[in-house]
Amino acid sequence: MHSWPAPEVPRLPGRGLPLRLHDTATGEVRATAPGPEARLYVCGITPYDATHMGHAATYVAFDLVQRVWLDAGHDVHYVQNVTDVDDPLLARALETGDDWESLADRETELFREDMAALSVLPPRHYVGAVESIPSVIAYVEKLQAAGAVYSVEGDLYFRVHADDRFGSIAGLSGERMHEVFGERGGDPYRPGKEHPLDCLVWQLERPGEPAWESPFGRGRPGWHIECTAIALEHLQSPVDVQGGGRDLAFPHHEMGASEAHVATGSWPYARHYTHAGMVGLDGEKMSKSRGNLVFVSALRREGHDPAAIRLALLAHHYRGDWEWTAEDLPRAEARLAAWRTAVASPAPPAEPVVTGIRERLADDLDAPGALAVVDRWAEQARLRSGAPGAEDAAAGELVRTALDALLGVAL
Ligand code: 5CA
Ligand code: ZN
Repeated sequence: MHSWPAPEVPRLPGRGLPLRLHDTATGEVRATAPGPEARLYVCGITPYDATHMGHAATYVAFDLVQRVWLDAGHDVHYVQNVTDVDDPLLARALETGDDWESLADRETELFREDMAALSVLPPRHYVGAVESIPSVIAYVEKLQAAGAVYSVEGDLYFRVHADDRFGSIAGLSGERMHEVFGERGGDPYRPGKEHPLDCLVWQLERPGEPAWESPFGRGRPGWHIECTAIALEHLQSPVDVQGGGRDLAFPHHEMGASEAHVATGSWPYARHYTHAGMVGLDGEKMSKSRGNLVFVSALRREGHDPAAIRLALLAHHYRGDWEWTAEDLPRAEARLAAWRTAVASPAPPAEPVVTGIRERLADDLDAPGALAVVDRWAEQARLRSGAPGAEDAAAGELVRTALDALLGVAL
């Protein structure tokens, strides 16, 4: 499937710092240590509704990972999936009388437009679940060969305890895993399962649902194996960072890691599992199923500058949960205006700003800290008087370049 257009990322003088990033599996902020090629897999959307501020915040967070790595001299190999066939998508299509494929195509296209508007750098491989079915089948066969698959009325399940490391990503208690699995697409109570946490890898055709031929009968992929197969097909393991929102730590990333371990025999599947906090509205997680959504496309249609939308997201640290409020956007618009004035004014030296942004982002993507560095510089510029000299103009230009390259904010 095609990705979205890549904006030019300007190069900065000098070299960025190694990125330190939170890892859910160890609970620590640790240095990422990619080779010349840094490998990033971020879970993509299930395209049954438009991009809301929660999605956008998560993709902007991982966009910073890519930008910090690029600045540190890595070639970034970024892969993202699109869950273009799954229960929620089929349910929405049924509800609205839409054709599921047109719904997925339409919403995926809108997502691409939103990402491009927000200056999110595209993945090198943007891969749909449907087009990955041959690869999913191959991975289910590997799991079968390892003796880790059984059937319940023809549906195939992965025995999670075939992996002796199962549970080590999200670190939840057995009781908690059971609860969360049920809330997030799992089926702990299905009769015939060997263990409540075993997860579906191939679901046989249901009446009225799309299905594809496979050696296990006509059907469709389970959710977790979709991402494992896509990641391993396009990236060598270990992946440097497996990313997504906090709601994916369990079961999605836990199951994916176990499936990869059993299928390939190699561990770890990812060196870092990094999770963005949940964005809420009115005290609830923003989610398609709750319907409490603020859409990127709606804000764009209302005429808001995408750079301001992006700045509004960057003002919150990626790791914490936060609430979208009516003040977020005006605050970001005021900040953007102040920065635009500053880069065009007699400006103080820019090198400390570049260093400051680099330091803040390399420290677990402290975007709010990076914005504060720029705010202080813009305030100094405002307080300066006199005509701009040649040096001053160059300082404004360097800050403009740094904002573009590191924060993805083109002034
Ligand atoms: N297709 C799967 C991943 S393979 C999926 O979770 N799709 S999604 O459309 O539901 O979510 C896409 C991404 O946005 C995921 O990383 C998810 O964790 C993140 N996300 C969803 N809701 C929020 C929210 N309210 N705040 C922050 N991130 C969110
Ligand atoms: Zn995923």
